[in-house]
Amino acid sequence: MKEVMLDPADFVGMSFWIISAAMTAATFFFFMERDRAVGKWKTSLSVAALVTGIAAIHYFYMREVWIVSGTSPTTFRYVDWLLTVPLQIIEFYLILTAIAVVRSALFWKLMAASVVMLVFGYFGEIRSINVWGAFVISMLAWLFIIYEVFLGEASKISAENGTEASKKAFNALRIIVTVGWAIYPLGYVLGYTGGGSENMLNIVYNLADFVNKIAFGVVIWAAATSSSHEQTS
Ligand SMILES: *C/C=C(C)/C=C/C=C(C)/C=C/C1=C(C)CCCC1(C)C
Repeated sequence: MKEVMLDPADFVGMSFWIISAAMTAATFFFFMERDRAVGKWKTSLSVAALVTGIAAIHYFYMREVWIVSGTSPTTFRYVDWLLTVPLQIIEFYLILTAIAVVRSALFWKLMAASVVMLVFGYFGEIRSINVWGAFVISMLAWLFIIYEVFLGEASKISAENGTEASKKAFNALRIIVTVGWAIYPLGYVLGYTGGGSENMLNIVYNLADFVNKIAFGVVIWAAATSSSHEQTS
């Protein structure tokens, strides 16, 4: 039986604790700051708070699994992602609809691709299917999303109709989907290459969640509050 709740040498465990607290704090922050935003930006901040709130709940459980068993909390992690990634797609869509009328087909394409990405990632991680076969399919789905955001319909809408604040938010979205999301496949590769490393896998995924949920939320918050400033001045 484990004698301590958190071993001083368990850095992965520490990262689970840190992220749980950070997700909780970010949730309160985004909800409270909602008052400072105007119009549609209020909804964007609510969605940012839902993302970190749902993640916080799952982090409490993931942390427990890690501390008690020392193994990857794969199921809780993917349950969390299956809820929060679609919410982030909704967030992308909200940013776009703040700019212009957007066809809902675009929304469904992004949503479908993100679900394919996650479902194959999950089956790869639990070894229901080949780890690297799953990786390739998941990567293709992710690349499709990048394509849509950089060269597809979404990019044209932002370029042609965007305001300063919405363009800022849309650019942040692009960086999140390419640079921020790239941390996840990196974690997968580090976690499963050679003998594999559960420590690496979890620390990298935890870092990725911090960047993509909290830092992304902060960028949305910055855009939301800067556009309210534009309106009042
Ligand atoms: C809040 C959680 C987020 C934004 C999770 C995003 C997850 C990904 C972008 C995962 C991507 C993966 C690949 C592109 C290939 C390997 C398998 C995954 C699922 C880790």
